[in-house]
Amino acid sequence: MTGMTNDATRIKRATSLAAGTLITVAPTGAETAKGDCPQLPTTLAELVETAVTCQAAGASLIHIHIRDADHKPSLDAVRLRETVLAVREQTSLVIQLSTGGNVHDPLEKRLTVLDAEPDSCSLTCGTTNFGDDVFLNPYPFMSQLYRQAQEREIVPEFELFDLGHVAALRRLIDDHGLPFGGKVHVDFITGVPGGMPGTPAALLAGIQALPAEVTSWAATGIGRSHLPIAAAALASGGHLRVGMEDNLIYAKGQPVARNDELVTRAADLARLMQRPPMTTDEARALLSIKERRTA
Ligand code: KMH
Ligand code: ZN
Repeated sequence: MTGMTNDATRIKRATSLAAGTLITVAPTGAETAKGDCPQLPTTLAELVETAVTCQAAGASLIHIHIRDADHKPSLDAVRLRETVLAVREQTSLVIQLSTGGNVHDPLEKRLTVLDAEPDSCSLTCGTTNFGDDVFLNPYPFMSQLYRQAQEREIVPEFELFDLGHVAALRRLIDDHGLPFGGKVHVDFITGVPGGMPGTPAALLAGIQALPAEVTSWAATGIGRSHLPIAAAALASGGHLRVGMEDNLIYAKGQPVARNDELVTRAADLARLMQRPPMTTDEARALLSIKERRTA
């Protein structure tokens, strides 16, 4: 009986309606080639311009992958730091660096992303098939990243590509305690070929399995699942992630021209659902982000 009560409380908490919506923009990713999509923001100037326009459209967090001078995915330390500083100077967005990189990046190199002192970092909770590739996240790597983020006062966002990742998140919390700031924010990334499908049913299964320590959750659907997942997330009390990392098609026959188109649509949907976009200050409070901006 007690178990049932706890389950009911946990599910109610996971699905209770948040007042506002945290909108994350993931503008670039590591998978799309600039040659195939010239409008993808790959240079620092393009990324900063994207950050500014997406904040104006309603985003409060930016999930960043950077590219090198040839527009190829990069984890270069100097470029990462320059990027964090430039976005921090031009916007008040919560800056999250990807520690996922691309599927070919070595684990050791992925840990060095924290040296750029972002506000937040992604932390994927398990290895996942990724199309024809494998996105590697063995438990010792996750554990190391978790502890380093705690030590450096960087707030992790737990990326859940599959139901099994929820169990790994439970193990991380049991092994290491709460992340820096005491909040636990997760993002369901659905619809990756090899991960959980981009369906409301799969999302709801994930929400119901979340540990009680989770204080907020978001969802994104890859490709054509992005709209049904956004609607299901808003209806279930979740936050949203959109952007060209996840989706290059705005509507049938209409490629995404700019990331802020996707943010604007997400913000409109959130307002329609009486869950207006959060300000960046509200997002910082939700996630307990350390103040790194200088006056
Ligand atoms: N590019 C994917 C292999 C993350 O940013 O942390 C991994 C990814 C997840 O995008
Ligand atoms: Zn990413």
